[in-house]
Amino acid sequence: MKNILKSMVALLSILVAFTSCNNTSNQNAGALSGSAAEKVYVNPGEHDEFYAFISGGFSGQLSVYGLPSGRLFKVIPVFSQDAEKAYGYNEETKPMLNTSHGFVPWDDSHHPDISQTNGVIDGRWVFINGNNTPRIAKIDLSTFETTEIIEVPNSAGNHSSSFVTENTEYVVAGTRFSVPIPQKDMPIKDYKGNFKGALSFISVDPEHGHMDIKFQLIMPGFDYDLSHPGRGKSHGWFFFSTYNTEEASTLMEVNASQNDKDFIAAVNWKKIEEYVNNGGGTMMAANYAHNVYDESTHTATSTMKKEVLTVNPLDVPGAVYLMPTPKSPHGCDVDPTGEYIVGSGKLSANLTVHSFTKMLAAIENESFAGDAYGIPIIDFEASLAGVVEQPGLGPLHTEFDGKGNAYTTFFISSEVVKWKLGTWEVVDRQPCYYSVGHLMIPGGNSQKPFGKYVVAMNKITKDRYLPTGPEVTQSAQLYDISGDKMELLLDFPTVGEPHYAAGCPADLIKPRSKKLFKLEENNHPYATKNEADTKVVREGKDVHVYMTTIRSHFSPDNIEGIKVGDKVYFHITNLEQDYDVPHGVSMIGANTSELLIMPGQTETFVWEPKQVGVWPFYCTDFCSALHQEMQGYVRVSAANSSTPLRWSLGEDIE
Ligand code: RUQ
Ligand code: CUA
Repeated sequence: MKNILKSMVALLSILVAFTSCNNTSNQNAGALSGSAAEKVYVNPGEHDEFYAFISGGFSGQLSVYGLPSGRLFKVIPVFSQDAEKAYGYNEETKPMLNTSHGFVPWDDSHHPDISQTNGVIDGRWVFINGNNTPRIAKIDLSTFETTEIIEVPNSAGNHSSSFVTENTEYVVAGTRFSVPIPQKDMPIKDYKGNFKGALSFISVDPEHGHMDIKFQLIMPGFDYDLSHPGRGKSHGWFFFSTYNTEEASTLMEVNASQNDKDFIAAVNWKKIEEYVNNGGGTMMAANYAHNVYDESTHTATSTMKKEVLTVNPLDVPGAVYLMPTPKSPHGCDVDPTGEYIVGSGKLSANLTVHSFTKMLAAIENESFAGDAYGIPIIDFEASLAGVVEQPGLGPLHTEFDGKGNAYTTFFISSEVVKWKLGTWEVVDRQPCYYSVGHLMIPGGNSQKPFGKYVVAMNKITKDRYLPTGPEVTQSAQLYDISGDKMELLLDFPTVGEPHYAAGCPADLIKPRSKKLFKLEENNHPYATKNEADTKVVREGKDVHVYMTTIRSHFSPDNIEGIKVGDKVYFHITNLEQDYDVPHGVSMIGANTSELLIMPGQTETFVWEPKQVGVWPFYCTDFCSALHQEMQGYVRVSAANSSTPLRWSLGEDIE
């Protein structure tokens, strides 16, 4: 017996040793049960239950996945050029990437948020922020295309963005970096007291979704990190986490970590809206781009706007308060009832939860602990709802399941921790592989979360997949949260850096998804609606080719009379009126991308031939059995030649 015991102890210690030095394969993947596989398996030909829109971070794009399968459906180009769809390459979409700094074909996209009606996700649009050259984009979820981008002036590192209020009255964008407002040449060391942080409230037209900056609140020079709208009882308020309330401008990791508490700024936007509707605020000169894509002309236009309405918080008493929150809070998340505001102090051992009701009472009773630049600071204890004691290390973000539970990510201890709203007790925890940032529950940022799954978006992947050189894919993990215990179901790779995501039931979007563009509704100025109208027109050195595509040819497919030094615009209309029959086109030597033209759509690329010869073009999308025959030639003559301009299809040019 003793011997058996001895050998059992030995076996156990070996197991423990093995587990602790090889935590990948033993703690998780190997332990996945067969039922986990079943839970993510979507039969071939069947559809996923949820859409997930996962930001691409430094790729500047937004990817569309299905849940629970984790299958990637589309990468929607937003802030970065995308050769796959010609976004930012064709003449029609180039204006989308215009800014006050000129054509900026890249950004860093972080926080998608889906439009809402009455506090519930409605699946009409998804908004996303560009951090680097501050912009907010709107993607139409009937076409899955970026249809509007507005630049945000007076902002820098547009990070506490883009979150929508519960009727999509506003999409809100807060600056991460404070800057001189208006920008000017001044010593950096004079930051403190002089730099300011702009919080922008961008109105959204309820019918067309048209965006416009309604006002900018000019706040003290802190860093505004994340934000979320109030909802339900707190509708009309917006909450922003801050760090660097020290107002340091160098060696931030030390100098911005001095204060024991930073703030969550509570902004009563309804009050400010009323103030500006009554003529309040100061119009300030500004310069920012507003780019709109028109579905009927299939073309974007860019307009430079010249002024923006600014509001000094001190001019609207009762509109802005600061709630002390320990240690450089990152996430600032509001529960589905609108009562609790969770501040995740990155350097704090505990999670701090504020109560909206207590906040209002504190304001009423003037329980203030001083002010910052005249903005009242609410007494810490007065708005405190509770504290989640030592739940993990390095808290970042919190989402909610609508059943009274909150889920917080911990970057350093690499886990998702489930805890109860109201009692603040930790009820479950699951490891993430590795170093999780955001997490997403479909509908998590609304009054009605669909609390079946949580997706954890991880910063580090290491050994989870086959190696691909020094750069390994970033990764998401899917957990089932329908039971008491979270269950890891799936790892799936992501595009770029998955920052945040927004999700919703597929049924909200699927029925509204467009199948094609109607040819008769195409108002593109260079549209050609039948082959008989195709032509080539010379205007000096500019040549316009009015071309069409249909399975399986271009019309015209032979063109002569083009000369070196010409600028040739190919305006191509896809005459197809069937679902899922795009044609592509590419031209040898064109220093732009191919085009991918949807049925009923017109797109344009420019080609500047540099060499005489006979140059082919072809269809880049495998469209039919005779796709390989879908090709043509352009004859390019010397600049001084007299080759006449001619075009044809199905006959030899004489
Ligand atoms: S951030 S990992 Cu850009 Cu949303 Cu917190
Ligand atoms: Cu058209 Cu291939």
